[in-house]
Amino acid sequence: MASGNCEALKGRQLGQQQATILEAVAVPEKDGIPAYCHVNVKLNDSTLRFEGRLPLSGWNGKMVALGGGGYKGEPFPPTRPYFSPSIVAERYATMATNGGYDAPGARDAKYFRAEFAYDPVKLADYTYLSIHRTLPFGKELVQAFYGAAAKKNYFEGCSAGGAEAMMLSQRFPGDFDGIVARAPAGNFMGLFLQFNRISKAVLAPGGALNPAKQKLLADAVLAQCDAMDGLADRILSKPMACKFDPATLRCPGGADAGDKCLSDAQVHTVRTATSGFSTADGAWSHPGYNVGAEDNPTKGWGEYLWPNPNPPMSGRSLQAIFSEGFVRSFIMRDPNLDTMRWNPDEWRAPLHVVGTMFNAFDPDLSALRARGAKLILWNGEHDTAVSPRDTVRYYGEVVKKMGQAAADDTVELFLAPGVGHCSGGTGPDRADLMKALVTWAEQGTPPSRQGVVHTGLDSAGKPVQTRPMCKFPSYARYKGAGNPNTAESFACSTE
Ligand SMILES: [Ca+2]
Repeated sequence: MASGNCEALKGRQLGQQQATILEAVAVPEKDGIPAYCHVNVKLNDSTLRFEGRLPLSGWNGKMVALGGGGYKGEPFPPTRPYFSPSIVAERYATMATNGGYDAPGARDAKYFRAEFAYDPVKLADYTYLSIHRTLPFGKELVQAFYGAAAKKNYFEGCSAGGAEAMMLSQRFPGDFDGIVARAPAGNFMGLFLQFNRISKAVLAPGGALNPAKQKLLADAVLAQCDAMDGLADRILSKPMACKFDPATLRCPGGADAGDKCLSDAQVHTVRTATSGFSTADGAWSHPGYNVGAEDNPTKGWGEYLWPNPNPPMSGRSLQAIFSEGFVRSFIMRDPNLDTMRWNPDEWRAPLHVVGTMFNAFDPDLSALRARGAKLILWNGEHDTAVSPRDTVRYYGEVVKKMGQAAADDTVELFLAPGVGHCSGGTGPDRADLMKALVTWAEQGTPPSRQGVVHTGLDSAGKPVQTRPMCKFPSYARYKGAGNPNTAESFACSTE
């Protein structure tokens, strides 16, 4: 569809003088990204803003809103590697918010501090309102530029953006026709309390495993469980079925006796990381993380769980830094609090106040279902930020609440073996979930019947591995013969 004049949008008001188009600049085609009108829209009552990308030609008539990540503070562009490639390639109009406030760059500062949490408007925007509040202006922008409304509106996000996806499906089910939730952190409070709990074990004296011990642990897990999926390929395709006991690696007597065994403190760390917990009142809980990829420094336990000597971690873990920022800024309002000595059970009231703003774990998706909208849940099996076990738990609660048939109308869950947080890892990590979602929403065929595969890319971006993307609880099981790098050699199995 033909577009209007990009630059002419600048200065225009949207809504009833509620938002201003601050910038509108035509960006020429580059590196395979079709030319688009870049638009920056700010709400007049707050620091909430969003950036739009409106294809200058060939618009497909639809819009995708994109979620952010971490503590946000900047709009995430559709070119992030984990977003579905069809969003750019098929020329959707897109919009992405800053989460309610601007804090570009400086990742480490954002991990440590979240001062915006002290401002009630910014806090509400960040925790649950930023997409819902900007969507009407995004729709108006599309109408103004193309002279027509988008035929369909979709959403995709990962991590905190996945939490936004769950939030929208539960609290604002009328906003989108379909939603992709990757690594969805809908259990925000439980996740950060689990980060705090695991950090205490990891950062206790002698609690961390050095790289040699990480490999010892990873090799022992693989020796026990790698072939359970029919193929010893160093990828656990059903890690939740692996019942590994770290005490089998315990040093005689329990004191640290070198790299060939684990001390009692280290056995405790592994048990803590792989076990669930609940606050004493039962209000907040988390099921822990999967075994596997314990020695992967960037996409496995090394990504969020192990201490990292490099800045911004500087000897701590991302779980420690993120949870410290969270507890200090959102719960305790104390920038100097020692979170290693903090006990969540003593702070029931602030946990309730903050947790209920963030919480996106309501298993009742009946409102989404009633209007025929669809939801895809997706999680890497070795994600040490958003646990696949938590996403499995949520899906199980949806099935219990709605019944399997009604759940199948609305939501499908897919796990990606060997994959870390949002993307990356030893397993194939790419899947065009937006394409699968749109096919489901508009043609009625669910993703599990579309033959979707996970694709692994080499460092040059060339596809080198495919595996079937299997609807939970099935997983990709090797048939016993054939090329282990092609999807045809695997079947989705529940055995
Ligand atoms: Ca395997």
